[in-house]
Amino acid sequence: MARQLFELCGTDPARVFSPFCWRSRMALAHKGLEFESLPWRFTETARLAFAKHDKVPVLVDGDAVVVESFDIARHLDTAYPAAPSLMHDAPKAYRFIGAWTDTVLHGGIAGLLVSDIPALLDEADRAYFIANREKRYGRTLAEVTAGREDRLPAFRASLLPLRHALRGRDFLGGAAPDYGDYTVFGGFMWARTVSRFELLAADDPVYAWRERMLDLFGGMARRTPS
Ligand SMILES: N[C@@H](CCC(=O)N[C@@H](CS)C(=O)NCC(=O)O)C(=O)O
Repeated sequence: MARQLFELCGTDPARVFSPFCWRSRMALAHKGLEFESLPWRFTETARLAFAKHDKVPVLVDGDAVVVESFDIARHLDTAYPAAPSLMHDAPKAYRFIGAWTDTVLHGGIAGLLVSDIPALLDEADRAYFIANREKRYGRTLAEVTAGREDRLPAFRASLLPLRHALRGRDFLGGAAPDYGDYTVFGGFMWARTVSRFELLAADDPVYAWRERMLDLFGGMARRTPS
């Protein structure tokens, strides 16, 4: 069976925009593994029933069906030990990077961009997304992102741990990227694919790191519609 990755998109199947799917996409490229991208929309949960899951990414790798981006990365390191490893150190450290990304980074990005997402979705997904997220926030999406220009400095300040971790090295992984880089980068790819709103100042070391990440694997991320 071919290797397949279910990935979130809107009306354009090439514009894959889920931060979690980007983690898996970069992880597969890091391992040098080819895969077929299966575009998936929010309202297509029935298509994931075989995986007993309702979120993407979902990886089908031969007989293995793997859900949760972190478990997909671990599966790839276990199943393909000869390819460059994604997690050289204790998985716990990568879990912390994931927890910081899911909460501080994604929370900050969503507060600046979430109202830009519905325009990318078809009618059914748009209705689902707006109702689901407005319930989560307890206010309209326009209210969530209102005054975003004013809140940008606070978002940039929240990236201080990332700036510190990148001091003296090109990637969080050191001289070369690893799963920590892909985890954080997923958030920036989410922002890049759904919105024109620029999160980073050009003189920010995080900006230079993001440029390096965009160039990886022949510019795979840079080429994605954004
Ligand atoms: N912890 C999961 C999170 C996956 C996740 O939340 N995926 C989102 C796409 S960004 C999703 O499928 N959402 C479905 C929905 O909101 O209904 C992982 O790391 O894979």
